[in-house]
Amino acid sequence: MFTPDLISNMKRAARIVVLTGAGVSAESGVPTFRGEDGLWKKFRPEELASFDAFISNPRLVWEWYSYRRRLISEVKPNPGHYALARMEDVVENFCLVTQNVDGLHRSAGSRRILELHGNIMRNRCMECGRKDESADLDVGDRLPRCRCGGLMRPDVVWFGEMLPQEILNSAFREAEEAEVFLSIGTSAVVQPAASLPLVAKRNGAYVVEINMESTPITSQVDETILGKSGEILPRLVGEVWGIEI
Ligand code: BJW
Ligand code: ZN
Repeated sequence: MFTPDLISNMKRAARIVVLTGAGVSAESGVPTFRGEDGLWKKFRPEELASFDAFISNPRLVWEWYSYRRRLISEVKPNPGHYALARMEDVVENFCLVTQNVDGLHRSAGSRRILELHGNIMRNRCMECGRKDESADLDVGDRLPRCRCGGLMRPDVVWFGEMLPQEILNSAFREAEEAEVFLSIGTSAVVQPAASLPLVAKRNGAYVVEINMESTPITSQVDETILGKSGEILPRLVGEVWGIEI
C-alpha cells in the first residue's frame, strides 16, 4: 500500500518531523474540531476557543473545557500514537510537533514533543501568568482563581493569540531541516501550524499527508495517504523498520 519512494525516503532519513492534529486522537475517542464527524458539534471552535468568548462568558468556556478534560482523562492513546513513539526510537533525529492539547502523545511514550497549542490539563493565571499543572478536572461552582486572586484560564492557545514563541521557532527550524515530513490528521487550515508542511516542502523535504480526506495542502505535498492514522501508522512503521505495534 506504500509507494517505494515513501519507503526508501523514510528508511534513509536521519531527520523526520511529524505534525499531528485532532484526527490522530479521533480513534481514541477524542472528537475532532472540523471534518466529517467533527465534533464539538454544538459549537464551532472559533466561538469558544477565543479570548473574547472567555471574557464574555467565562463559565460557558470553562464548562466546555471541563467537559473535554473529563473526556480526555478517560481515553487512551491509540496505535497511531504508539507507532509515532516507536518511530522516535529508531530515527536519528525525530521531532513531533502537535497541535493537540490532549497529552496523548506523551502518554504513548513520545519524548521530543513541541506542543504548539498548549495543554488542556494545565491552567494559567490571567494576571500573573503562573501555571498550575495540577488543575482540577471540574470547574466547580466558583471559577478557578490563582493565589494572587487572578482568574485562571486553560493554558491553551486561542484564536488571535500568539503561539508560545520558542516552541514555534523550534517547530519552524525543525520543518526547515526535515528530510521527511509527515502531516497527520490535521485539516491544515489553522495557521501558523498549517504552513509547517509547506515550509518543509520548500526546503526539500519529502512531505506526506495522512488523513481521511483531502485538505488545502493535498495538491502541494508529495503524497497523500487516505485513511485512518491508527491503521496506517502501525503498517508504515512495520514496513519501514519491521516494528510491530
Ligand atoms: C483523521 C482521522 C483519523 C479525522 N485519521 N485523519 C494567516 C491566514 C489566515 C488566518 C490566520 C493567519 N495567521 C493567523 C490566522 C488566524 C488564525 C487562523 O489560522 N485562522 C484560520 C482558521 C483561518 N490563527 C490564529 O489565531 C493563531 N494565532 C496566531 O496566528 O497568532 C498570531 C496572529 C494573531 C492575530 C492575527 C494574526 C496573527 C492561533 C490558533 C490557535 C488554534 N487554537 C485551537 C484551540 C486550542 C485549544 C483547544 O483545544 O480548545 O487549536 S482551534 C483548533 O484548531 C485547535 C486545533 O489544534 C486546531 C487545528 O485543528 P486540527 O488539529 O487540524 O483538527 P481539525 O478538526 O480541524 O481536523 C481534523 C482532521 O483529521 C480532518 O482533516 C479529518 O479529516 C482528519 N481525521 N479522523 C486521520 N482517524
Ligand atoms: Zn496569579
